[in-house]
Amino acid sequence: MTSNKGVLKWIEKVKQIVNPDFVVWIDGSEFQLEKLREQACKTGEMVKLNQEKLPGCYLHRTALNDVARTESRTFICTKTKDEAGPTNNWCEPKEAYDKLYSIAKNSYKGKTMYIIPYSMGMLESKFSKIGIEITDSIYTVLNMAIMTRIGKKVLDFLGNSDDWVKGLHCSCDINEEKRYVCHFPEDKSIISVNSAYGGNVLLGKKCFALRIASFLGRKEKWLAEHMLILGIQKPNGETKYICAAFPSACGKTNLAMLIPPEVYRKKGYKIWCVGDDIAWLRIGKDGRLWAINPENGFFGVAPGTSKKSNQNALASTSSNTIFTNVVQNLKDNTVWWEGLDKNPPENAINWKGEQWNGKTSSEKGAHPNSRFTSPAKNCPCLSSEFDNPEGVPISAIIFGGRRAQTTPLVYESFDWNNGVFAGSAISSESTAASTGKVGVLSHNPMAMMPFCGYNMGDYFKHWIQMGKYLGEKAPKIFSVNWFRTDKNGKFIWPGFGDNLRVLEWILKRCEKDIDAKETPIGYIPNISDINLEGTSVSQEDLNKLLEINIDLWKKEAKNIKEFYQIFENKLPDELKVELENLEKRLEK
Ligand code: GTP
Ligand code: SPV
Ligand code: MN
Repeated sequence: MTSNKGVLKWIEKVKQIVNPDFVVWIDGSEFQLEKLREQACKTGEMVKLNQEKLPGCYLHRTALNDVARTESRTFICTKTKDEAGPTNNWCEPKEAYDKLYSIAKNSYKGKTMYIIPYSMGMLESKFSKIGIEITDSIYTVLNMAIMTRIGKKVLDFLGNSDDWVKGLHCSCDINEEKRYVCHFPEDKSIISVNSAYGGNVLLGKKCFALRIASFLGRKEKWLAEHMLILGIQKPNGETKYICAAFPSACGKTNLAMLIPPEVYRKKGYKIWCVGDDIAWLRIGKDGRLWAINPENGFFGVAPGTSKKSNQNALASTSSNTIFTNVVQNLKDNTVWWEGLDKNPPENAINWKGEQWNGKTSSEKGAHPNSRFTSPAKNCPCLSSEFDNPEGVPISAIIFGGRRAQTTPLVYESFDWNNGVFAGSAISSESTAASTGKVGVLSHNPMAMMPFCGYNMGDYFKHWIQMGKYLGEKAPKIFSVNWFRTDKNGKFIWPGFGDNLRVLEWILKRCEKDIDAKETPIGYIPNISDINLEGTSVSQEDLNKLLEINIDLWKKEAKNIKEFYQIFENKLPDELKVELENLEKRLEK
């Protein structure tokens, strides 16, 4: 399929290590993919679902010990530990290669080696980057075929270039004691062993498009971020684009596909989805910040996705979708998950592969991190700019997290550096997207804590530097929190479609349309500037949502100060100044 010497040499080397029985190049044809689907159904790796109700849809169950990203076993293998920084696990490259190759040794025996050429972004786009993933898992091939642009056309485009990222995935025996997801940014190389789960093995996604790409972005003056991209079409027909970074399972997919509340629909508002998880951001010829979504599909959280919460996300799953770890409804061979509707199936199989009765069982049927892999083209509100090689110009950047207290519904940072400070200071409650306890508050700067491929102190510096390049044309930076709770632990803000009310305020601020109230942390809306028409949110609720509790913020500042210490001399002076200024304003 290619005469690229570098590619062929690497494949030969990997072949010697993993020792496959067969080698198959993935050409991207529907014919080949269909054969693989059939094969996966024969071995039980996938289950074909009801093709009348869910055309082209399949179900896959992972091993019980392999249901989320394993951050504790994810490594950045740079020459020095300092380059990986204090927030990443680090291993010396040679030591890592030796260990990984010994685990991978002969692991493809009796198996087929699949070689997937893929592109992150449109091939024609100057934003795009090419990767090749070697895997022994058909599930991985079929997911990559949805999530990225794959096939022979990618190799043709690559030609003899050496500008591509190596990715080796070996399922081995899914032994969590020997599970490693390792990145060698200096070699543009990724090796993942002993997992077959999403973020650990779809190497184009978090491994390449965030960890390797963030490393490259620093060198090449751009940003690779854990961000959704959406367009807001206003009643006058004009569309403005924004990016938002929220930690895993904190609402990116839902915001990216937001369905406007009725009052907004009537006025003519529309939301267009460009991306739901990853954004690559560059400074355009016009000096503004432009974004593309390097992916071609959605790997979305299933639980909570419903007609009511997000009809667009649900519609995206209606065909050509692979479901992972959801419930199989045996009555009609369809799927179900918690929050889909109030009618769990009685005759069903849960994510663990056991018989399950949704009416009587006290256990959840779908794994909390169960997911759907759907083609972007399925999304009813996909932006017409989705395939635009230039991307879209960004008017505002939003940071967010899952915070029961402290952070208000929305606030605007004073300027770029102050916004970078807000991003660096995000704390959020952990979710099921990664292994470990759920609901634990921890720092997650720019929602990139698990995904930054180099020293996070340098990453902060890079953000500050991007602001200098952008100057007056820098997007405004905002912070949001949909997850503030009342005394009974219930969310005060209705969220989902109603989040457009907050986006409207953000756009108006970008267009200098309205005033705002200055507080020690930034500008917050005047109560009358958030449109509550058609909600059950009272003025009193809104006051609560926007409350800035000085004592809590003093604690927050102390906490940020402590967190900052881990970066030692890598912490940019600009952020030190921002923190000091916040402390001063809080004392006033
Ligand atoms: P990753 O794919 O892991 O990066 O996650 P994501 O940020 O795309 O998260 P997603 O949109 O899938 O949301 C995850 C969970 O948050 C789901 O269970 C949603 O139902 C819930 N959620 C999303 N938006 C809101 C909101 O505005 N309010 C509330 N209360 N919950 C929300
Ligand atoms: C996340 O965890 O942020 C995801 C899912 O988007 S995964 O691809 O598994 O990383
Ligand atoms: Mn994500």
